[in-house]
Amino acid sequence: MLEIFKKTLQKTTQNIRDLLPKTQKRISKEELEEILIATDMDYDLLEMILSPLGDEISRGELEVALSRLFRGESYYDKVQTKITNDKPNVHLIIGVNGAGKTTTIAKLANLYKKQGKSVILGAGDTFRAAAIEQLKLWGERLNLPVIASQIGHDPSAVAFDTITSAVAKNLDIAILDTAGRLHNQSNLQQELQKIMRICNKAKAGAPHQKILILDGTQGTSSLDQAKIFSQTLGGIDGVIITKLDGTSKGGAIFSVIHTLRVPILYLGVGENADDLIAFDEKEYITTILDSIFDTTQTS
Ligand SMILES: Nc1nc2c(ncn2[C@@H]2O[C@H](COP(=O)(O)OP(=O)(O)OP(=O)(O)O)[C@@H](O)[C@H]2O)c(=O)[nH]1
Ligand SMILES: [Mg+2]
Repeated sequence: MLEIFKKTLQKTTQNIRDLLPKTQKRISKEELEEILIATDMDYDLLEMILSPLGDEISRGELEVALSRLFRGESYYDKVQTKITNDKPNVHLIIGVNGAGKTTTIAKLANLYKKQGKSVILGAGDTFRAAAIEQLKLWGERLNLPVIASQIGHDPSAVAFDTITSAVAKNLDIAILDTAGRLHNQSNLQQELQKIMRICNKAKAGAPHQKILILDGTQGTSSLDQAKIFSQTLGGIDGVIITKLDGTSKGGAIFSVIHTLRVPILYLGVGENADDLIAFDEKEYITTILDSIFDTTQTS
């Protein structure tokens, strides 16, 4: 797994190496600041992490400081994934235009299928005909049912039909696509809220997982949108960060967890159905630390 993480974050670690040609035993605060900014870690967060540390920082010190970001109120209180045993478990996938929602739905469905779970998809992006077709195509490729309506139809109706179909067929998971929408369009926010209400009508407790898709190439600039989505939906349950294969902004992951305080579930690392890896905070931190510090020295 660590190898996969290293490969995924290759552009980020290369970016670090370009700034720091030789790994070190201790690093000065100035150098570290420059490196973390280059990976697109948000400046306020950077200050928060670095200010309690001395001028020369060791790997162990930085490791503790970064690990703390993945905790809740206390160091021992990890940010956890919500567990629900409801069937169908309804996932509502949200995020701005082009973030990678539809592709990520295919990846998630593929993963669940491999785990032996039954899955149905709902083409809730009814704004664009191509969006409906895109999901249908993935359904064909993965041999999964897709509930779709016509362009311009109410996406809540698609959500309702998908969930009732999942209930009728006793399926494990229903994944709903939504339109990539601009967060400042209040009518669209209302529409998302309506989808949520209708989900709950179709199945009490749904949607069980509100998953926000963030485009990794956007770095910290996607955080403002993320906050608005979270407010609109009364909180989100998890984040998937896409396109990490093509960006040097891997440090933004720290800012995402720090700002949203929800688990990062997976990382998208390509355009195929298999290009999804489970997020692992330890491996992520190790990958970043290995690119900065001399690995023969551990403290
Ligand atoms: N390299 C790479 N490309 C990705 C990844 N995820 C998605 N893409 C590509 O990004 C583009 C947009 O992905 P979509 O899944 O259509 O995004 P969306 O959020 O559904 O977009 P809209 O429906 O327009 O809102 C497509 O060309 C995808 O193939 C990823 O993890 N890595
Ligand atoms: Mg889409």
